[in-house]
Amino acid sequence: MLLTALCCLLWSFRTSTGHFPRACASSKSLIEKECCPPWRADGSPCGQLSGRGVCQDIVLSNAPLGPQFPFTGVDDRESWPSVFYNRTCQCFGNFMGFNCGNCKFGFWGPNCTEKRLLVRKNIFDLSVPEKNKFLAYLTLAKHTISPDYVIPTGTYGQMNNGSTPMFNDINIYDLFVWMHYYVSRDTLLGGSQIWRDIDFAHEAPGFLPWHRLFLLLWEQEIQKLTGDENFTIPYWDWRDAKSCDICTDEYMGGRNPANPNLLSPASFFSSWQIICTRLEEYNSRQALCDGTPEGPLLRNPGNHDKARTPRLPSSADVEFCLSLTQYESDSMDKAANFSFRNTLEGFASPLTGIADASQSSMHNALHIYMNGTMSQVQGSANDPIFLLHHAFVDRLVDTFS
Ligand code: KOJ
Ligand code: ZN
Repeated sequence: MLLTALCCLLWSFRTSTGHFPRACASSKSLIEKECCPPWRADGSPCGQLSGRGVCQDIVLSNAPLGPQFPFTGVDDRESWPSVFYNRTCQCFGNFMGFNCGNCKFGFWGPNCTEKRLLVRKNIFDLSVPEKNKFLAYLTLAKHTISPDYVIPTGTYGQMNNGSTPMFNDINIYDLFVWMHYYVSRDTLLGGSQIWRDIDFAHEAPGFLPWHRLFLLLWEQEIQKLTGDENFTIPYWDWRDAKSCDICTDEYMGGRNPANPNLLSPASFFSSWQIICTRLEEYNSRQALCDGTPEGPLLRNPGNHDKARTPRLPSSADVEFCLSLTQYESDSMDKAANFSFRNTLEGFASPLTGIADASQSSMHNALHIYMNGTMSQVQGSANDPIFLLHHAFVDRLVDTFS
């Protein structure tokens, strides 16, 4: 799979992203447990004839499982992607991707040897045409079915161990919404049993690298979709913000005068439909989100739980996070003290570095502040503010490391 070579460990699992190459969604591929699609230009699996990569057995980490997930063999995301595939493309040099058809991030050209640096900009430093181009790319992604990927609409068990594939088409924007849902979704244990205390991308060391990879893949998909090799996600610098200053119709959408939970009809995103938000309904059916539209984007910035999130992060909060010297510490989860990751994620106080379960600070504060689709982990990437927010979080990671 696309990410096996780039895995970051979270609770001793490989990271799971859950998007499947269309070419590997057949019963043949699933029964053989092999996902080595041909590279288009030479027709050979993994571009082998051109020396781009080879089809190889996956190598799994044998690190012990963490204590947070007291099961084995119940969740398709364990030892990703081995439940579905145990042979995938291993790409050489600067090649990457499910068929070694892409270049590693930052490399370009026919042989992926040309190195180029792209810079993410503050959204308020974009010219009006640049900003409008970004909004147009979002719209295009939302209206274009992914040519390369599909989403599974059932578990491996529900697919009868691969003999009855269950996959849906999905548009390129929603593919990423779905990935964020899938990595953080609950475990379906069968019957009416659900395990909720599981998340492969939050509340643990993998939070920052997982979201970094998510943004890089998002940029790469948009670059491929638009042919704009220079595209980068702009960031929203929310330090000391007194309100959601990007929540205007020129940018990410103003408030609907008739309903404070909705976007203004004049905004770019008022007609967008969200997916993957009806978690209790999926759980009660022991089902996965299948990408069906579930209604409009909800956002009501500032009308959030003030006891949990009294204020947005200040410059001093950011300085404090960056002054921490340990990336991760002690329990390596949301109870960790003096951890850069846990403080930036927002489970520890940005004044003291001590974990505080009653407060949502830093990164979490922005999610809570939006008081709508952004505030629930599994569906939060439906709101394009997610991208701008995480691009700024990623910038802080860059400053730390
Ligand atoms: C949504 C998220 C997240 C955190 C919260 C709130 O995606 O990471 O909401 O804590
Ligand atoms: Zn997230």
